[in-house]
Amino acid sequence: MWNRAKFIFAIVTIGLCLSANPSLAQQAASQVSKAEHAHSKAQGPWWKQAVIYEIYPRSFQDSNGDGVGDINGITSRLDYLRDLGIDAIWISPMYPSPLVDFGYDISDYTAIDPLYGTLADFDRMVREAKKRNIRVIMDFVPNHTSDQHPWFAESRSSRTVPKRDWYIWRDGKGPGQPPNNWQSWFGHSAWKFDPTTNQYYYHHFYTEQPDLNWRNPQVRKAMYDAMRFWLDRGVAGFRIDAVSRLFEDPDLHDDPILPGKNAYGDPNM
Ligand SMILES: [Ca+2]
Repeated sequence: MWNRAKFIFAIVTIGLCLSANPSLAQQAASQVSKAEHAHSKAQGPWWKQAVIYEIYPRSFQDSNGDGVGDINGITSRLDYLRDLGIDAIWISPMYPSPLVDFGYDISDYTAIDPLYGTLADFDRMVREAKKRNIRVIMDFVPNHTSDQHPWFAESRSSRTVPKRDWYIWRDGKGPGQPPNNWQSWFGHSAWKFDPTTNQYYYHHFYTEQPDLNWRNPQVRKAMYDAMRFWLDRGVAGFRIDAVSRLFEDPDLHDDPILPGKNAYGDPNM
């Protein structure tokens, strides 16, 4: 019994020493991290073995006292993140956004929302992260834009503009009847009637998040260009949002209806 207590005390003491002496703790963490990096090199792509830490920028760390987390706040915590032994940070969307869906409604794919800082702040964060062997992963939202994106503003303006086909526009089945029975993730019809051109547009999520038409090669090029913009700034990759929603059935078959109703009062499908 006494031996067991002594053994536990020894472990606690070592633990206290490690936490009381940051340089020792950092050394230990860095040795572990080096071993992990060597291991991951032998195992293939880095991300298969990496420890990735998700950062929600609004709440992670405020640097200028406005009560909203920001990029400089993340940069100020990079030593802490390194000491955790992580390999990469994945940051939730920081693009300009009307914030209907907390940043998952993007109105510009190649800019930073002023709420979070500037592109210069972003570049400095990536540079400082690299010094600490931390990769930066962007959140990317390719399925839909914000309805405030200039692409959608053009698309909804007329049936004949070049960007009309960048989104999914269809005639209704009849007056007041959407093209089919598809439901939005957030309840009710996934189609919104737009009186400007008397057609419906498809939105899998909120009505303010019109789906892009990924069958249009110009859409794909625009999105790949946006990803290159960030890769050129040194990001290591992307976490891709709602990737299973990129393409819809071009024939718009109705979804089969199941018994009962869902939380929104719509039929189960
Ligand atoms: Ca889609």
